[in-house]
This record gives sequence, C-alpha cells and structure tokens, in this order.
Amino acid sequence: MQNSEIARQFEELADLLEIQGANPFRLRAYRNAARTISGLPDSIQDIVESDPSELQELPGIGKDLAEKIVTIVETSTLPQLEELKEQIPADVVRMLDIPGIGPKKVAFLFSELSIHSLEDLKAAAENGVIAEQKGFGKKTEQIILEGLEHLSQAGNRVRLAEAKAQSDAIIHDLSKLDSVQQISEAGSCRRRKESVGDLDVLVTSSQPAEVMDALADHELVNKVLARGDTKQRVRLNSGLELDLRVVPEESYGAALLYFTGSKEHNIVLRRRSQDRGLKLNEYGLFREDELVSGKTEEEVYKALDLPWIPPEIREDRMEFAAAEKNELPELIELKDIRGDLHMHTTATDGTASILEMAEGAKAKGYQYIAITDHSKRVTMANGLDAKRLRAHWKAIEKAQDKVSGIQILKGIECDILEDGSMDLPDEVLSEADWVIAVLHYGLKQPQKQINQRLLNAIQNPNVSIIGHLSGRLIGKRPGADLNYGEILKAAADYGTMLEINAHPMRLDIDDIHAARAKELGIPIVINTDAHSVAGLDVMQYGIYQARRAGLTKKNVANTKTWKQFQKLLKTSK
Ligand code: DGT
Ligand code: CA
Ligand code: CA
Repeated sequence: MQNSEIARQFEELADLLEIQGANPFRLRAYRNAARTISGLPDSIQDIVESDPSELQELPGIGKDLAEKIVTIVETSTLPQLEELKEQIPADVVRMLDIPGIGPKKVAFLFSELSIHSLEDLKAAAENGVIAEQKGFGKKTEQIILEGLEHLSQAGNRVRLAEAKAQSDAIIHDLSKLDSVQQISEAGSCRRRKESVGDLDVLVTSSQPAEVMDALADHELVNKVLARGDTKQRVRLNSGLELDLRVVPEESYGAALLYFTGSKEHNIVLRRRSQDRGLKLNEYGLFREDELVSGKTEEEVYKALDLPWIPPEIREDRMEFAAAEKNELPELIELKDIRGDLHMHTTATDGTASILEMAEGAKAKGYQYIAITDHSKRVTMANGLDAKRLRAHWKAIEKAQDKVSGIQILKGIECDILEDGSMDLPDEVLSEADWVIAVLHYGLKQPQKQINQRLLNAIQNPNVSIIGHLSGRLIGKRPGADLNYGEILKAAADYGTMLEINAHPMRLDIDDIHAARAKELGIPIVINTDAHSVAGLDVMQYGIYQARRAGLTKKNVANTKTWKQFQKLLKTSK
C-alpha cells in the first residue's frame, strides 16, 4: 500500500471526527500523521512488514498511531473509519468544501437540522431555515447557496494529484501480474488535466479475467460496479471510479489514442482518417476491413501524416496546426527547473527554517530560491511588517553564509490590499530582490475594481511577478472575475512576470491563460508556494499545467541558470 493512501485515510478520519466534534488535539495528531506519511520517502508498508516498531521513530507517530498504521496496511482500512463513514454520509463531509463553512457548522447542520445531503442543504437555505439559526444568518445562507452552486459545477471531479496517486498505485500493482503485457493510464489523467472525472486504465492481456479479478481484489478498490468480458468499472475507497479495458495487442495504440482523448482531439483524427479514405476507431485504423495500423500511437499518427502528439496538448487547441508545420513545442520537463521562487518559512506560516528550505531545494539540484513569506495583512499567517521583514532578510543573509551552491533571494509575498495599494511601502519593497504581489482578500469584488488592483501591482516597478493570479482553489472556490485581456497586456507591457502556482489546489494561472501569456512573450515562473520542505515536491504539477499550455523551457524563467536569471532580475525591475 502506498503512503499516499494511508495518509488519505488519516485525513478522512480527521474530517469525520471533526464533524463529530472530537478533541482538536486528536485531529491535529491525525493530520500531522497524514503529512508525515505522505512526505516520507520510505515505504510505510515496507516498515510495517520488516519492523513495525520503527514506526514510532517517525515524528508525531506514537503507539496508538503506529497501531492504526499497521491495521491500515494489513486490512486496507480502519474499523473506526468504516464505522464513522456509516454514521456520517459522504455529502455531509463534502459540505466542508464550502469555503466559510467549518466542521462546527457542518456538525450543527447534520445533527441539529438533520441535513444529510447537499439537496437537503440547498432546500434549507432556500426556505430560509439556515438564516434563522443562531450563528448563521443571511450571510451564511448566501455563502452556502454560492458554495453549493460551485460544488455542483465541479461535480464529483477530483484534483489531479489525488487521482493520479491512485491511478499510479493501481497500475504499478497490476503491471506486476504475469497476465498483464502492456498497461497504461488513459483519459484526462493521462492528459494531466487539473481535475479528473474518472480514471481510465488500458491493458493488453491473454487472461482478461485474471486482470479483472486482481483489480477487484486491489486494496484501493471498494466495489465492482460492472464487469464484462473485457471491461470493468470499479469504485475506489476514495469514491473515485475507474474504467479498466482489456484490448488486443494489435489495437493497443488505437485504443490508447481513443481512450486518452480528448474527444475533441479524436474528432479531428477521425476526420483526417476519412479524408484519407480510412476509418479510425478504438480497434485500429482501417482501409475497408483491412487493419492499416493500431499497435502503437506513433504508427496511427504517422499513417495520418502527423508526428506523435503529447497527451497534455490533445485538446484540439493548437496541436494540429503546430504538428502540420512540424513545429510541435518541445514541452518543458521537471528536470529543466533550476529554481523555486515562492516559499514560506517559520517566520510566517511555514514549518521549516530558511536554511532547511534552502537545503531541500539544493537537494533537488536547484541553483536559486526566493524566500517569500507573507506580508502583514495576512494576520492569520502571522504576516510580516516592515520591521520584521527587514530582520527576516538579515536572517536570510545569515543562512546564505551557511550554505553554498544555492542563491537565496530576499523576497516577500506582498498582499495587494482591497483599495489597490500594496501592503508594504514602496521603499521597503524596493529593497527586496523579489516581490510577489498577490490577492488574498476581496476576491469577490466586481471585475473593474479587482482588475484595477492587479493593474496597479503590475505597473509597480518594485513588483517582480503576480502570484496565483485568480485566487481560485480547484473544486472549492472559483477565481476572481478578471479581465484577462487587460491583465496579460499590462504584464507584457510592464515586463511583470506571471506565476503558475504549482500547488495542486491552485494551478493558477491555468493552462489556457498560460498559453496566452506565452503568445504575448510574458515570462512564466513555476513556483511551489511550499510551506514545508516536502511542499517543494509539488513542482511536478506546475510542470504538467505548463505542458498543457504548450510551454517550452524557453517560456519559463526559472529554467535559467542563476547567472542568466540574475540578468532577468535586473531588467524586470
Ligand atoms: P473525465 O473522466 O471527465 O475527466 O474526462 P476523460 O477525457 O477521461 O473522459 P472519459 O473518462 O469519459 O473518457 C475517456 C476517453 O474516452 C475520452 O477522453 C475520449 C474517449 N471517449 C469516451 N467517450 C467517447 C465518445 O462518446 N466519443 C469519443 N469520440 N470519444 C469518447
Ligand atoms: Ca476519465
Ligand atoms: Ca471513463
């Protein structure tokens, strides 16, 4: 069992217990355990199998948690978790995804008002029942109605990071079967879309039944929903569903193409086939009844006079025009990244010191980082005022003396206030090496007002870059209502960079706008926004998003060597 699945179960346990009103210390213990486990390079399962007593040497893992971990590894779940899941419906847990609705309110709605589903909640809000409750009021009613609207638009989609971890684990295990010859992910997960509706997995096998039996028995699988001779649909413990398809060897490439999608991309491929007197389906490319190709994707593309197109850009946006001219972008890869320019430390809401972050980044082979803690407006995160910030920069200089081979920039993540001014005076910002301007508050302002705030920041010569531009949280909160045309134009005119925030909940700016930014020549920086050393690992998700936007190494500023990047710093100010 993968660490990420064990961590997910602890998170779920904490959510459920929180709704039950459990002791906050216990909840924190479970959540810390989840964080420790998911950030651990060693396999928990290996530890359990070799020497479970070692579990208690992990930070924050005591006797009780160690026992729970052993139970999860041995039985795939926890009796306590199963019991709670029977008491508290999944919809009630989803209510926690409405921003502004915490576990206390959810608990009240569930036990006092007997609200058991999102439909119940909607009805209660619409009938004014919510507004009447003490501690709720008209404002909460509004928040709930808006939140429900967004949840229903998000559907049951799951963020890529969570979906991919489960897909990878299943593929890893199935690939070990003798009866499996080839295996691949497909669908939106393979295209690295920011959220995934369901997982799709393709195999070639001489023993389809054996593969399907193995999937049914997999520790992540909760239930078989449907099963035929060559396909099976299962529901995972997390609620996510997965389609498995067993296809013939000679059709593998054609099937992979078909089930990777997107639908739009496939429509163009079928049209190209027809133009050539051919027919394309999931079994292959045919002339009359004769199979022309289908074994690999490359073969099928080639028969249609196209080079192989990377899954991330199969959206019928620009890929066919580029492929026709043999100008497909050479998409950026994780190994191209040489710096990370957005991260937090214990000075505000991070969990590691400046030095620990620098060493973590150095271990990734980076040549430079920027320490960008919060500014004072973010009181919740203990944001820095001018005096503390200057002291923090001194501490950065000291840390720099202790570590060689990596440049630490003196940065700040500075809030753009509701009135459009910066949270710190220009004279302070001008002393920074790197200023990320961001919106955290007033995200619901009307377009004109919020756009003006961003334009002010873009035009400010002290601002290097705009961080997580829209402020969206995927599946949870829509971004601000922005006029992207104006913002991108201003960024290009004033030489202000734009961030792709790599956090799996943000991925902001998104693929569409990153593609526009590329056209306009705006340098993009992919940053993790890490709040811990393990947080530096999410860079990969920013890379996926950048690839979906068609970005190459050249379009992304933090692929430059420190020497090259330094020049960019000077000209951008
Ligand atoms: P999702 O699951 O909503 O995140 O998105 P996908 O793209 O994974 O969609 P899914 O799981 O419904 O189907 C997987 C792929 O199979 C899809 O990308 C294209 C192909 N496919 C499915 N249904 C159709 C269809 O009716 N027509 C065509 N042309 N392709 C289809
Ligand atoms: Ca899918
Ligand atoms: Ca599917």
